[in-house]
Parts: sequence; structure tokens; C-alpha cells
Amino acid sequence: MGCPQAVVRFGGAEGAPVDTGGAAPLPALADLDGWSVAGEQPGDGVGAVGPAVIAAPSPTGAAVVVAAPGAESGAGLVALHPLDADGARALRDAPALLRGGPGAGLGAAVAAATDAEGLGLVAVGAPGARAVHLLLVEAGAGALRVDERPPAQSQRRSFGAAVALADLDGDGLLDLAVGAPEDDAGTGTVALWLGAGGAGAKPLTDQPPDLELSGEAEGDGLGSALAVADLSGDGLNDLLVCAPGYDAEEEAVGACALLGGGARIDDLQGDLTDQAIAFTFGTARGLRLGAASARLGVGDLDGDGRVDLALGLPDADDGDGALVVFYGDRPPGVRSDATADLIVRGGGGLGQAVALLPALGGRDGLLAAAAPSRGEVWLLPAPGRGVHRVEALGGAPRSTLPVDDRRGSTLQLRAFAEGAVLLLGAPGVADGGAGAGALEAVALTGG
Ligand SMILES: [Ca+2]
Ligand SMILES: [Ca+2]
Ligand SMILES: [Ca+2]
Repeated sequence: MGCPQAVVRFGGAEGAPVDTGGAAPLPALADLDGWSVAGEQPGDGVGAVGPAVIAAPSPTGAAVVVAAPGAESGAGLVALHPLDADGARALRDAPALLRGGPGAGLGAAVAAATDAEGLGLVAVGAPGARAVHLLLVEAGAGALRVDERPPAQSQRRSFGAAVALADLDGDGLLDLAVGAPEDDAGTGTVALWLGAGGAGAKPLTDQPPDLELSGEAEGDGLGSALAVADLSGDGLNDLLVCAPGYDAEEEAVGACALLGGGARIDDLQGDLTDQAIAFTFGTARGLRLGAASARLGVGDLDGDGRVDLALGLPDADDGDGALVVFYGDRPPGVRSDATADLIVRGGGGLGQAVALLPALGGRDGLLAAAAPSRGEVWLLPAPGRGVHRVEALGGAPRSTLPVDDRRGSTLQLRAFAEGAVLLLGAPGVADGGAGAGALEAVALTGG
């Protein structure tokens, strides 16, 4: 790689292409410049929840699930927007819209995955209605076909505050994991339904979950964040479940437990820590490790074929924030943020959101982290190991983005054949009124 220059440099208010310092030979996706989706009404909340991307080999055919959990006085809505043309667009001017009922908060969490038949499945949490809606999506050039499947429902309070989709038992069908972190006085639960995806999938409504796990104590908030990836390295996806209030002494250090995927995942019962194959916990009071799915990043960052885990810790160091990475070349056991392979310290709440682009075909992996209260978004190509200040990994003069926009509150990185795209949530953008928010796509260029 070249000399790392790791800061997002915006050429103007509209967002010019990002210079990744020459480390990532990514051709420009010029057609995407200026792509954005803006909230239109006060409180829409676009950009506060990370978007989901329905995969396609190129941006033509990809669709972005844009969440607006505060829309229509808290009913919430999600809009599917194609990622195939430039220009700014309005949230509701979309080929597909799903609206929640009164107070549902639809869009508080979204996830997307592609099943073995190539169909896209989207899960949308509506914690105010204790439901998760499922959409089958066929995205193609110029066409978007959406079929709604029966939702998953629960009596659990805040069910749908976090969602994840992946094949966890290895049968080829997508499985659905749902967090209800406020259930049972904030103890929190995570429910798993096997076989939620595919043409022959069972309807989940009125079906009890195949697995349900609870936190250990009131206030744990189990299910606040979820992620799926093969973090154990056995070829099967695993489920990472997080409890930001976790701590025996009530100091809310936070913890994430890894549940190993495989044919017997639905046999797991009882005490979470007994079931976990790995356990990652925080070491500072109030760190709240694992507080949001936007702070979890998974993927092979260093290109060794093993999945790595990045955690954003915006409450670290009295609110300066930090970013830690555990590389997958050592078995994931019991470990703390202080023993991470890479520790990046920053300011302004660094780690409020993180995203990871896997290394691929000789291209370095890329780690993105935001410090929205300073208006900074950092891009760290192949950041390595050790303890560093983020400025030391970056080295370039930092641009200043409008702090009030809270740009980077959520981040997503996606690679396409033509290059990579960074999606930035900016919930503070008020063009559509206070709290309307916006989601912006930026094409990454190789400089
Ligand atoms: Ca499955
Ligand atoms: Ca695994
Ligand atoms: Ca790796």
C-alpha cells in the first residue's frame, strides 16, 4: 500500500469523491456522485439507522433500504431506492415504500441478505409494534419487485430494535435473528427463527422462535446489537449478540457473545455465557460495548482469509471515543477491548459508527469510522496492529464537515465490480425540517 492518507476529504457541501490516499485501487463510480436520499418532513430520521443494501454485482441493480423510523409521527417507513443513478431524491419518491402503523417505529433496524436462489430478503424492525416485517426483493436494472411476507411477531418489549439475516445453521436458507433489548426490565432477549428466507419458507407469524436467549440481569439490554459472520473460522456463519449494559458491578462496560452457527444452534438454551463460544467485554465504566449494530463491523480486513471484528466505542476515554479490531488469526475466546489487536484512539466520539470493506483481489481492506460530533469521517486502509491515534493512521489534514449534520452517525461500505461506495447517514441534515435527516452515497476513488 502507499502512504496512508486516511481522512475523507469532501470537496464541497454536496460531497465530492473521496480520496482514499491511493491505497485502494478503486475506479471511480462517477455516476453515483451526488446520490442522496433526503427526509422530507421534520423528524423523519433518515440516516439515524444504518441502511441495508440489496446486493448486486454492480450498483445498477442494487437497491438501498432507507429507514425513516420517525416518519409520520413515529409510525416509521422504509423506502427502497435504486443505487443506479446520480442526483438527490426525496425519501418518499421511491419505487417501493413500507409504512408502519401508529407508533410502530418501522425502520428502527434493517438488514438485507441474498438467499441461495439469488432472491433478496429484507428484514425491517418495528419495535413499537413488536414486529419484524420481511420483504422479498428482486432488484434488476430498472426494475424492483417487492413481495411482503408475513411478519414475525412477539410479546417481547422492543422486539425488532435489532435484526440480522444470514444462514446460521448451514441449510442454505436464510435465518432471522431479532433483538428485544428492553424486554423484562431491560434484561433483553434475542430470538432466532430458522428458515425465514427462500420461496418455501414457513410464515413466521404465530410461530414461536426456534431459539430464544435472555440477558443475565436487568439492564443488560441483550439484543441491542447483532451481527453475523463466520467469526469462528469453521465455514459457518455465527451470531454475535450484544448487551451494552452488561456488568456484574453495574458499570455498564458492555459485552458481546458469539454463538457458533451450525446444525445444532437451535439446541442452545439457558445461560448465555455458557452457550457462547467467544465473549468480548469492555473494561471501562460506561463503555457500553455493543450498544448499536452500527458500531459493529465484520469482514476480512487484512486479507488473510479469516473474518475480523471491528468495534466502535464512542464512549471510550471520557467520550473521545475509540475503535478496536480483533483479527481472526487467533481463536476468538474471552477477551476485552484492552486486549484488541488494534486500538485506535480519537476524539469527538470516534466509533459512533464503523464500517468495514473486506480486502479483495489484492486491494487492501478499508475501515471507516465516524466521529460525528467533530464532523469527521475517517477512512483507514489496512490499518494494521498496535495502539495509535487516528491522526497518526491518517496523517492528512482533516476536513471539517458541518457538525450539526451529524454526518457519519451511520456508515456502510459496499464493494461493486466497478469500485466501492460509502453510504453516510446524516440525521442532523434539516433540509426537510428539524430531524428530517439524509443518507448520502460517496464513490471511493483510488486517487
Ligand atoms: Ca438456515
Ligand atoms: Ca463459524
Ligand atoms: Ca482477517
